[in-house]
Parts: sequence; structure tokens; C-alpha cells
Amino acid sequence: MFKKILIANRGEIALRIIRTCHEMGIKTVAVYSKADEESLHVRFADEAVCIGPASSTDSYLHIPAIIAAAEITNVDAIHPGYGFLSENAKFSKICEENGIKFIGASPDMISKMGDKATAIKTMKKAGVPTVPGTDGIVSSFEDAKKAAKKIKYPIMLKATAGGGGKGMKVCNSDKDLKEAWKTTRREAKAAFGNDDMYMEKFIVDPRHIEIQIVGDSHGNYCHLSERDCSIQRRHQKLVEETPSPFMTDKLRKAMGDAAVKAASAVKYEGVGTVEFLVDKDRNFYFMEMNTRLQVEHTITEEVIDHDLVQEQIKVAAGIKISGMDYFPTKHSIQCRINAEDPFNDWRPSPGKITTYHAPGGHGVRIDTHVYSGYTIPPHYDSMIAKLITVAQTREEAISKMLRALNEYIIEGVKTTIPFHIQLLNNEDFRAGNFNTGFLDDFELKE
Ligand code: MV4
Repeated sequence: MFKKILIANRGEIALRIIRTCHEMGIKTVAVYSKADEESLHVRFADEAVCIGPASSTDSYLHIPAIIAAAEITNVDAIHPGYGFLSENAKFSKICEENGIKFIGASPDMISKMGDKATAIKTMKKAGVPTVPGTDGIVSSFEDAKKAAKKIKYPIMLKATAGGGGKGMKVCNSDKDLKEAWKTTRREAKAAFGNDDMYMEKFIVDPRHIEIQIVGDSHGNYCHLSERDCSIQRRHQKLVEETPSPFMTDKLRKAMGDAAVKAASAVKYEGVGTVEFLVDKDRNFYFMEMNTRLQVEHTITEEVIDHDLVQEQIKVAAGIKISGMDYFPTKHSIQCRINAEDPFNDWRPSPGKITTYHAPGGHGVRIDTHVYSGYTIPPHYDSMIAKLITVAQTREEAISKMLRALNEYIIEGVKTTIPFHIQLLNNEDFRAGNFNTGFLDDFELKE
């Protein structure tokens, strides 16, 4: 087992990883930017190294500084958390070349799954259901038009390097396609430096349901059921839950089998997530595969009673997975608490937290790095806490969440707490009647 791990991240996830390391008897090294000197991950790690100024590019994304910190402190592994360098093939490779175990996917896996058209081609070949569309990239507008005729409008033009909702466009006609072929490619080139495009049938009002998977270095694969992440705003998830209120035993079996098939087809090692679009008739289609620990891994942990970071570390150390067969009996929900003002176009609201009081009680979990007197720096993601509840039923998990949200006191900055309270009181949400378009016409009351 590893003796010392460097955590190449900040905020709640850095703290989350440090906690598991310490429970496993593993020493920890935090890295931090000038803006994070007061952060709890710095305080709770065994050692801490300042890696640069506030800007992410010069600190949490600065590979030479992180590798230097790893060398100085003599760690045997690096955990990248989510975001930042977690799906950076170059970083994974540099760790490998320096004899440091990267607790995440191999450089090849990251590249293969990061290129969406390649990932879909790979999955289709493996027998995982995919959206009807082009077999890989389309190289000219003429070919795109021909493909659209075959797929039939509406279609979606997507950048193979796409992510976060950038570089994709719905087209209803050849005219739309002609326009999108120019603008969407330009957008992709600017955002990703790559304007390769592929096309899919447009699925109307899908749900976003993902399956958590784990693979080990001995060829064993398992899935840990689903998470419904349909409650999103501009491709930012706000609420996640498991099980999905839309799930049936039959669909879970089919999607779980497909996710395990996906993982074994690429010999996936570590924890990962297979994302699917699910239409109103419960047809499901592979969308993409995330080769990292996700923000919402917590709700899976709550219902399966396993620590996914521990699983990740064990698998990276070559240990076999075992006894992870799982049938859902409990329900868990996560609300992302962001320092944003939902009443003012969700504007970021960094600054000093003057009063902080966290809810507690049975079935309530909070993953956060903030405290009373903490100043949220303006340089990073606005998520400051994850509030998670677990109970026997969905109704109880929602009631518990509402109770916890009402107990949560964060003063000095605006947060998404009032949004969550209104959402959880919404009739359609409570009935499980929602899809990825839900927040487009959700009206917040002042
Ligand atoms: C789609 C789709 C409908 N049809 N693909 C959005 C992010 C990117 N990963 C893929 N996305 C979508 N792809 C086809 N063929 C609808 C979306 C989509 C979406 C997907 C998941 C969660 C939220 C979403 C919000 C808008 C659109």
C-alpha cells in the first residue's frame, strides 16, 4: 500500500481525499495556491507545499510545480480529485514517467474517452447502445448533409473534443446545419483547439442517468447502480440522487450490464462513470465515460456503504475488488451549495463567510472545506459544500434534505440554498417528474 499520497486539488474534494488517506494510515501532502493558505486541506494534510499564485493555470494546473512538490515530499502516488488535472493525459503520463502512481486513468484511457467520437465508436463496437448517428467524425458539410438525411432531423452536431455543453448544436434542417457547420466548428476550434465533428439523432428531453463502475487490475468489473443527474442548469449539475425515480429493475439491469460491458471492453482500471441519455420510452444511449471520481460519488457511497476513494486507492495499489455486488435499498440525494446568487442570474458570490452553522443529525452528511470566517476566493469553482442526505425512501430523503437546508446558516455570501428549498418543494420534482430540461422553465419565487 502507498505510504504517502499528494492531493493535486483544493477545496472540499482535497479534504475528502485526505480523510480517507488518514483512515487508511496513509500520509498526505496538500498543495495550495497563494489564495488557499487558509484552506482546511492545507491544515489537515500532514505536509503542505505552496505551488504558485492564485490563478489555476499557475498553480493547480501547473504540472512542473506539482511534480516538484511530489519529488520534494517523496510521495508514491498522486490523487487528482475531479476537475483540474484529473482527466489530463499528459499529467497521467508524466506521473507514470516519474515513478509516481497516478490514482486515475492511464494516459491512453484518458485520451480515448476524452475524444467523444472515438469513445462512442469503441462502445458501439463493444455492443453498448449508442445514439443513432455517424460512425466517427464527418469531414465536410456535404457529408454532414448526407448523414443528416440518413439520421433524419432533428440532429445534433457535436464536437469530438466537446464538454460542458460547448461545441454542440441542435439542427432541424439543412439550413440550420449549414449555419452550425460554420459557427459550431468555430466555437469548438476556439474552445478546444479541435473542430472535428460528429452527428447524432437529437433525443428530445432526455434524462441524464449515469452508472458508477469500478474495475481492478485483475480484470474484474462491477457497477454500483445509477445516479440521476437530470437537474442541471447550463450543464452544471445542481442536484443528484440515487436511485433514479425513473428507474425500473429491468432498466437498471440493462444499463448496469451495458456499463460493465463498457468498462471491460476498454479494460478500465479504477472508479469511473458511464453516462447515458435515457429517453421517455426508457431507451438508453451511451453518451460519454468519465475517467475520474465525480462530485456526486457521495450519494453512491451513502447507499452502498463503501468509501469510493478507498476503493480507488486500493485498485491503484493492485488490490482486487470484492463483495461489491449491490442492490439498492436506500435513497440518497445531494444538493450542491454554491456561492452564487440564484436571484441575480446565478452570479458568483465570493467573499467572507461571516456566520456558518452546519445542519446535522441522522442521515445528514456535509462535505465542505469552509468554516465561519473563511473567505471564498474568486478564482475557482463556486461550489462550497455538498449537502447529502440518506434515508430508507425518496420521500424521507427529501424531507430530511428540506429540514437540513432550513437549518443551514451561511451568512456573508449568497448561496444556492434558497433555490434548493424551492426545488424540493416543487410538485413535479417530488413526483419524480423531470428531465434535463426541467430547470429551463422552473420559476424561482423572490
Ligand atoms: C444530447 C442531447 C440530445 N440528443 N445528444 C449535453 C452535454 C453533452 N455531454 C451531451 N449533451 C446532450 N447531448 C443527443 N443526441 C442532449 C444533451 C443535453 C444534456 C445532456 C445531459 C444533461 C443535460 C443536458 C442538457 C442539455 C442537453
